[in-house]
Amino acid sequence: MKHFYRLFYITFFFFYSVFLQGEDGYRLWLRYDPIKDASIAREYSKAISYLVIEGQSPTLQAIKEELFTGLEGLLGKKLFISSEVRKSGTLLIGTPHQSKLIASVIPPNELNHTGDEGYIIRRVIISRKRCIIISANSDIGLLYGAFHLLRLIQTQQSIANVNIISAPEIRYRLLNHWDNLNRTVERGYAGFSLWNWHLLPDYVSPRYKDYARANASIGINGTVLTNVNANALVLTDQYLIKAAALADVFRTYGIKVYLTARFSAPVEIGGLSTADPLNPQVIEWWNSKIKEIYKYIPDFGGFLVKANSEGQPGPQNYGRNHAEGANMLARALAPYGGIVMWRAFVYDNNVPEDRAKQAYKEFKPLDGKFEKNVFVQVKNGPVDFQPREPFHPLFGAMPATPLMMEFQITQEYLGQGTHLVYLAPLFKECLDADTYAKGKGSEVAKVINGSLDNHDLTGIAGVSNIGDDRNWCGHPFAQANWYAFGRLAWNLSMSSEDIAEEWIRMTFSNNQQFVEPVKKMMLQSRETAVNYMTPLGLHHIMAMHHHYGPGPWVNQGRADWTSVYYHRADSAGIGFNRSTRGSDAVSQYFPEVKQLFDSPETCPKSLLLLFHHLPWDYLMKSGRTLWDELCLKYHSGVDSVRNMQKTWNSLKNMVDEERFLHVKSLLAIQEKEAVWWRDACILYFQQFSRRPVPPGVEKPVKTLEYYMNLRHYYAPGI
Ligand code: GCV
Repeated sequence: MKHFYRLFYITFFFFYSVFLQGEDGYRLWLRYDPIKDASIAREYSKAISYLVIEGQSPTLQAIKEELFTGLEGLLGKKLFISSEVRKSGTLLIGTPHQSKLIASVIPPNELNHTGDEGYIIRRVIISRKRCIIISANSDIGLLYGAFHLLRLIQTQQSIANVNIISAPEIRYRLLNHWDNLNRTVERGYAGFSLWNWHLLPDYVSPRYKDYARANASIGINGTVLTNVNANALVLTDQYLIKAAALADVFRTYGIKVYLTARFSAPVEIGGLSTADPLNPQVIEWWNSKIKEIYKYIPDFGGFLVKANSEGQPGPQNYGRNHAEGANMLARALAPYGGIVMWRAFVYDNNVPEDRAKQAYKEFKPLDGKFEKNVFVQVKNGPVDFQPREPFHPLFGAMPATPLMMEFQITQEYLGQGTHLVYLAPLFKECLDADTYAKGKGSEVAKVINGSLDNHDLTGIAGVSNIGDDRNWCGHPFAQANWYAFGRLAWNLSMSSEDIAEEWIRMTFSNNQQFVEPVKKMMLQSRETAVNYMTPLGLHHIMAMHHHYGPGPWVNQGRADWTSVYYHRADSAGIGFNRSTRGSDAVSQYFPEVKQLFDSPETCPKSLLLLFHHLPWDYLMKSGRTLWDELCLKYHSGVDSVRNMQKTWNSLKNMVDEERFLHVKSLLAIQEKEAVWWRDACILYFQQFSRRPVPPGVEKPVKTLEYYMNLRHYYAPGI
């Protein structure tokens, strides 16, 4: 009988996944196809055959559903629900409050370490029966534990003596969608917005639940639905009822909804003549608006605000500062437990001498001036989500203010929808950087997890790369960046390598001959992109507006939107002098870091031209001139993409045809675009260097004029 069931399930899931669903990437990493190796499947089957879930709630129901789909799919056998532990092989799930049995096997002090969202997964013996328990202080903790158990089985880890205690390092783990109400997505490369505002609330797409499952599986617990370039309309009842419908779906999965607040909303939709944050009528307007929001969404998370930046309105329009603006909203949200995430990515209409310095200059003096429920949300670097930047100097510099990290998961400056670039190494580079705020060992991660300055309010945000493309993220490998963001948000010290390995195993295959080369390819991919786009510290030399492809020649318009402002190439050399002899941006860092960046001799080679303007013949540590090194870096980027192509092609027989061909085509585009980047940049900079392209670098086939005349009218994301 047992064999019959296994055969039945394997056949069912095979047909379901291959013929009905196809390998279109919709299932993300939550793929529950039968484990092919029968002996491995048998081991898990022995450990789990019966499910006892104590208590009742929508979240417990969701756990049951996920475990049934997951375990029956993976193990290829039927799972039985039971009301009590009768046999060995029982998976017992519950909080100690709901289950006396759980309370009797988990010492109460152990759950003190797991907080509201953590969990314990443990092999135990109950009345001489071998069981696995998942326990937590809340149903959401149980859900996270259930996803962890499924992950262990998906990645074929042993659960024979499983004993895991896990709790999130960061309290607010949020996606930021830059989705507009007309369903376009700013810097989105995966189709239109998932949120079908037109049909909500009457049609609630099943995708919303799958979105919530995916997020819960990696521990994301909040989502900002709308673009930071905000539309006040989302705060009207017409839209709040729609946002509430989404919140109703997400709640079961522990995900709170947040909105972006347009600072001028009291004027635009409230009929007031001012949005001055100190004006009593304005204060009253926000108070009643927030009261209204909580009527629709009782667990509303709060607001994300972009103010006085890139034309967005803000308190400075009324002579007030960022703290005055943020605090006004924070006071109105506080009674309901809501928070304000006030962005530090600011720049006004006056072009500064160095834009990289502006956020620090405006925010550092405000340290300690914010209400307790305000985060200052800081991008990882001081420029703007570049392929490589140093960590933002505000990290460590505002000890009295909780800082929320903002990473960009969508690849605005990293190949957009067509390049395979695994971003965990970029995230880690920033998190692991030492600010020296309190001496050696003051890494950015410690600022973010609150340990450096004793903050309880801790947060991390990722600008989402999700759209309505069938596979959610456009590029099949872009899913790994969503995954990596969530996993890191839970545990900042996870390695890029471990995250990649998990993702590959869950998304593609457990075959080591597939896992190893793909992992290697992913781990190198960010450096590869840096090399063919912006090596040696170059930055912001992308094409105008859409940022698709190279544009080092861009010199029109607002100075700090041009490329020439950032690379400063001339006959004398190249690079932005931010040393103490230049814009002095280095002085925004703590002395140890300042000293490191201040001299070209000690500055990391990878950031050289971000901090220094150096002669073309500057002698690099390699013994090559700067010019030759630059050209060789560009070329090595192209070479690495070609190696990625070779790797992928060699794996043809280990991947389904649909995803194999999809990735193969995208890698071909990436190769073409890497050549475009390399040749356009080398030809452009060569005008100033007046030096030949060194041996070992392919000579550009096209002319600089050709590249400068390329136009992309409908590039996505704008
Ligand atoms: C949402 C960059 C992007 C803008 C984005 C802005 C921001 O400038 O190009 O599209 O606007 O960052 O983060 O606010």
